[in-house]
Amino acid sequence: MTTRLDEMLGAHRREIQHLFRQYIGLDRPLLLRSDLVDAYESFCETPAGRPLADTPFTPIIHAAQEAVLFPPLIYLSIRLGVAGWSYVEIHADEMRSHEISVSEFLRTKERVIHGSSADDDWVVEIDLRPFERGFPKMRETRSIGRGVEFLNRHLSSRLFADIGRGDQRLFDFLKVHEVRGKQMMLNGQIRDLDGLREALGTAHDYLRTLRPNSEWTDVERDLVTLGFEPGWGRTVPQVLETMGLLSDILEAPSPHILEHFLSRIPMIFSIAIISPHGYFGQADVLGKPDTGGQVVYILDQVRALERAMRQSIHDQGLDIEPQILVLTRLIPESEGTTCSQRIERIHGTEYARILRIPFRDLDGAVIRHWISRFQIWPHLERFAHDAATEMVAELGEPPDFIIGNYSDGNLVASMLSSILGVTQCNIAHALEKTKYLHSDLYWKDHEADHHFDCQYTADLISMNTADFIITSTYQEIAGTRNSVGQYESYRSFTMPGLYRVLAGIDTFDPKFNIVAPGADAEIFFPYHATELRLIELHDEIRDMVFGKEREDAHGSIRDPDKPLVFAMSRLDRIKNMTGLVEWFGRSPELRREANLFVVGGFIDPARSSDTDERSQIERMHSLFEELELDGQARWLVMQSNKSLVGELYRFVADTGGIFVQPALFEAFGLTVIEAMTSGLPTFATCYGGPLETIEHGVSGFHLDPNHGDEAAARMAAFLEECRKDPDTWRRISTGAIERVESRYTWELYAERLLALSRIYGFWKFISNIEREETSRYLQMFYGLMFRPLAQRIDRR
Ligand code: UDP
Ligand code: LCN
Repeated sequence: MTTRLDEMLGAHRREIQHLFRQYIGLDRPLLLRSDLVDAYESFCETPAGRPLADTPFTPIIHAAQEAVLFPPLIYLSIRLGVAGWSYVEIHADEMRSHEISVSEFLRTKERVIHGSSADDDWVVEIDLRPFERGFPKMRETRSIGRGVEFLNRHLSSRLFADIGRGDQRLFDFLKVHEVRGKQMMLNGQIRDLDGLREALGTAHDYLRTLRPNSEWTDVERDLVTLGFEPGWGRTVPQVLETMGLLSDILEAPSPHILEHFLSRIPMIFSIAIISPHGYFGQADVLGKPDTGGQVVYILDQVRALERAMRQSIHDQGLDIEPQILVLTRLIPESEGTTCSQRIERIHGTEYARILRIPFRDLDGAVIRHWISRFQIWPHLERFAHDAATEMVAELGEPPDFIIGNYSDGNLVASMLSSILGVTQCNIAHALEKTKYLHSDLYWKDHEADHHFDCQYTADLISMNTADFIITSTYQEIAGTRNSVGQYESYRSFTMPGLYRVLAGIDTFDPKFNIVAPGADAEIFFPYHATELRLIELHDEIRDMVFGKEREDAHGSIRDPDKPLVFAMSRLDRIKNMTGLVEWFGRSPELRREANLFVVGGFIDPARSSDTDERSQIERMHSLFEELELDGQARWLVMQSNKSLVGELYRFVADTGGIFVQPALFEAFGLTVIEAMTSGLPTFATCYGGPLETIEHGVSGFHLDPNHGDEAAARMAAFLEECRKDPDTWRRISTGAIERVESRYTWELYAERLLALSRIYGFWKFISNIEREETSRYLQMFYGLMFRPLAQRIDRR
């Protein structure tokens, strides 16, 4: 890298020096990729810069993510491709460069904040690499997010071939495998591996003589005498197949067969899902502060997991009812929701329930009001301990598997997993770090409102303690060629005055797996599924969209024959709903082609308890007024009736409309797949998950929220084309439906997640995958860093 750079500095000395002077002339110590690229491209259009245009210097500038400027020195962080980084120092007068370490680069960034005195300060450096020396890591960027495949390949060859002890470990695992105090799979009749091989052979010969419709119960007595216990299958063909897989492994193990066999072992009967913040309930919660897609995701996930668990337990020949508990916070002042109830059954399931545990103040008194997710850090330790006790009391024993959600839930999951010794899976939903520019570097400026110091410390701890992590997209882990992944942003960063992270998370770690969520198929289905449509809601919906001004709506639509441009989300600054209103208002073309219909927040700012939301509400009102939107735009308060929301998407499709997701950044975006599965052509942000969910021009379109005028022009052009040729609308609509059906379903999700939980659970048992040393280091990090930071936050 530096060689190529040096060659360029030599070959185009004059032009590059000129460019560097322009960078320095911007008079900012820290430049972003967009600053560097924009200035470079304009420069290349001038006579002085033209010779640089098609040189290898162009990809270098495009790969630069940040520049720190202390003239004549310029420091660049360069991302050479997905997840590959290097750092250089360039002397802009002498025009020479040399590679520097990540620590040096971060130290230079700190000088932007502290001035040169930072060099004298002793700073804690977090580096998790030394703990991972003996641990397998992937090398190929295309393997990222497919950790389990790699792990199976690596560990099966290591355990079974090189060391030759894998079959013994597998035997030990099966021998001690108990469920609810009852022995599964093997009993004491089989004493060793040779005995197991022999018993498998005898069982096979015996089972092959039976009728295929025979069941385990018909053969149980004979098989128990041979040394087998329940868990092999319900029917004789299933038992034969599972035994066949084990015989194959003992003879010649392959990763595929191993994965297949492990996926069939009865291991997961109870799951705890942790989601402390926000209002977690089944009705009237969506759109409340901190309450959005995560709640929808978890409730759908629970239903899908219960269905899949019941099916697999049935196939394993067992009669055990699976238990799923969602652990959340109990809020006595629950704003008309059920969040003040300790326990609540989850609709659409047999046994799953929500268990709510309150936060307490230092004297142990229950805290009654809602607390923002940015302020809850001092409560989590106590919450985790109370949760451990109550959860075990509720389930009768520890769960088999724990799933954390978002930074707070993942931290609690880490504590619970360590207290109870249970396999832990993390789901980030949205990591805040990539949402707020330089929120690590300028963490002190965010301290009063956001406490990112606590959040990022919690993230580092839980990412590194989790047995595995699932993400909704690839780019959530490792970004794209042009953008940094959410997890990748934890690779190295600095929070000046606190600590410096040299190696925090490695995107090549085999703990990452992509398992994408879906949309509830009973609620969200294509507009053309006429027999399923909720026609009875249409009068109500028509009034919501086209009716007169009312308390829960602002603005009106004069010409109901035009298509609707529809958007729905929480009224959060990042969601950028006001951005969309402004693009619409300022685009005569779009105003000519369509009406705007936005859903979110409250109309009356006084009703909101969230500062961010209040300011968005006020901005919305002023845009409606300033851009004279009345007659062409309607804004409706957030909607919490799911069936109605489902029909709303389809109603918009009936008008030949489109859905827009204009966020500045969207981690995944459930609304995007809800809209797509309803058959709505969708225009969604290119920053975050939608970049992967939608294939541009086939199943929807990407938009750049930083170029709203372009986005509006593209929507207007699309709607104009659809007006002239309705096939255009139908083509994208069909593309969207097909995309969701093939990739984003809860059935696929549940099957995969359960398989992962068994496989990582098995590896946790037989190898030292839990990384004892790392967890000791992280405990110290928790005690010495996280706790004091959290204790500084007011517990009220
Ligand atoms: N939602 C809703 N009513 C509203 C706003 C949103 O029902 O007024 C639902 C929406 O259908 C989706 C979820 O809330 O299921 C939002 O999830 P998404 O992933 O899009 O965003 P998040 O709020 O999690 O950031
Ligand atoms: C949180 C978000 O911000 C969304 O992008 C996701 O879709 C949602 O959680 C569910 O994972």
